[in-house]
Amino acid sequence: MDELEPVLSKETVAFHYGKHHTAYVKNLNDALQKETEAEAKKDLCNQIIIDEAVKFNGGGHINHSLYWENLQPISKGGGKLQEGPLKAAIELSFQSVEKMKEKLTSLSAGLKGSGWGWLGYCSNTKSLCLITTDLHDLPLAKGIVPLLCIDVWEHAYYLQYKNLRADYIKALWSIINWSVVEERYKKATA
Ligand code: MN3
Repeated sequence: MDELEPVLSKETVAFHYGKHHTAYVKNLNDALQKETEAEAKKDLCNQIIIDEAVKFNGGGHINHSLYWENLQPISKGGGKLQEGPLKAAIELSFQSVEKMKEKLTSLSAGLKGSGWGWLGYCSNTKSLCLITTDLHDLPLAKGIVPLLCIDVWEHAYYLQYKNLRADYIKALWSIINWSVVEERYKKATA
């Protein structure tokens, strides 16, 4: 739990992973169970109501899984983007890696309320893009394949960074697992 120090403290990860993410998984499983029951009873009203919980908690689980997977301790190479197809694509779309980071930082810091910041791949335009999603909405619902995600819910940073969301995002760049992001990019463009 302290592997991502000092960017993410042991306490931050313990609460974020151990409490918040875990709760989404539990609530998702509960909702899926209730959905099965409502389906069996052909209770459409309840199915529609339960769908909301499936969407919210299911999105919470999927997005958090992507988040943890794209983080890596500094000592194990976190934050280092090697030369390769992803770096080239970022430079093509945003001029430089630094400019992309600045743009995604300000976009994500400016999101009103809880949600996520993303570097994604747009299948339609066949190019990289930066977007935010509200709550736990999935980028795929907008036709964007998720490559890199930043959790900007207050629970992701408030214990350490208090109201300074942009400081948290700037620090997070030093623990991004770019190998994972590049693998996602290769898969998206294959
Ligand atoms: Mn979170």
